[in-house]
Amino acid sequence: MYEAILEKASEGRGIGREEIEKLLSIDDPDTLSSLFETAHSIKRKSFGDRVFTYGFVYFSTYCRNNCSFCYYRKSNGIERYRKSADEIVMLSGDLQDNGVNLVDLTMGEDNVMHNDNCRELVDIIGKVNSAVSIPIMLSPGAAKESVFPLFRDSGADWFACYQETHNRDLFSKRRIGQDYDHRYSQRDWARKYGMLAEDGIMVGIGETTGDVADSIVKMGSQGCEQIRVMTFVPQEGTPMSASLRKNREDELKVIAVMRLAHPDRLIPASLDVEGIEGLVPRIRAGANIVTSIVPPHMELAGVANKDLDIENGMRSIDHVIDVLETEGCVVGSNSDYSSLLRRMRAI
Ligand code: SAM
Ligand code: MD0
Ligand code: SF4
Repeated sequence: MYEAILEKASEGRGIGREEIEKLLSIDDPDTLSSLFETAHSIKRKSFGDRVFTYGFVYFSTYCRNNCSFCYYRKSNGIERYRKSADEIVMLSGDLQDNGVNLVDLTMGEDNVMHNDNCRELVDIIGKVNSAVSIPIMLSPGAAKESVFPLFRDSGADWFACYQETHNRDLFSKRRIGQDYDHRYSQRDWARKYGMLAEDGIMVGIGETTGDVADSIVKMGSQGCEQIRVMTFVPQEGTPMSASLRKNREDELKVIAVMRLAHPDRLIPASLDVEGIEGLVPRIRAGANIVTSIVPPHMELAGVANKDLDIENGMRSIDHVIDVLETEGCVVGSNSDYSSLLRRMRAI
């Protein structure tokens, strides 16, 4: 039964909602291995052995929201920072010099950045854009439609905003007080005004297998060029601090099924969940982008793991490249990445 679905996906015939759900229910180790092998080979058909690297600059950890899963939620009494424009430019320049293909400018929903038509944020994007030649991704949370052209014009190539789940009830429990449709529209607006867009889900936040299948279908139909999954990591001081963390297999399975359902999308392996340990299994499950590369000694945080593998340099680009090359991957150049983006924009 599973074999027939795997074969169908390999032949590029496309799989539907029911087949997706079926694959997500695989738990026998041999069948799981076949799923990962199929995903890996579909990825190689689409992208070869090339893997691209994204640098991560979490430049403000202030947030006006209270997502139940997040360490940086407003009610958590943690220490926070907001980097200056000069620091952000310097960090982005260093990441470019070190060889990443993109810089992801990420923040909590910081009012200082969102006020006044995102004036300060637009200024920062413009400054980073003048200083670096690699593409810029912006992950600022949810913004109003009128600022999207400003993001685009100041130099943002990508806009990332993750729905987390496409189950409205679950969304309202996790993204407390936030509007589902407004968040969903972020990616439509990004694409409408000329940016590429990323959607994503979390596993381990109370979703069912059916919810994940729905999300995989919906992430595909919205047309986002990049789609992701991350395992929920329980955070101190949050309402979900005592929740259990899922084991690695669940996220790997979702990566693999996303690859089967959406062969041509970019799919990240995030270092944020398990650090460098988690890289190779995610690549083998069908991911082709490494995200959350963070240089050491810069006092920058991660999201799902605020400090895992950062200060020891394991999340630095040099170490990531070593691991990728040992795995037989080709680390994509900036010109490879630009032509990929041109191709995706033209579709
Ligand atoms: N604040 C912006 C937002 O929420 O869209 C952008 C950055 S946000 C910190 C990036 C993503 O990190 C969230 O959308 C969520 O998917 C993920 N994340 C946050 N807390 C997490 C956790 N405890 N475990 C795993 N992923 C988490
Ligand atoms: C990551 N910590 O890639 C980053 C973050 C935001 N665009 C990305 C969740 O894992
Ligand atoms: Fe704020 Fe983003 Fe965390 Fe939600 S996930 S609390 S919006 S930083």
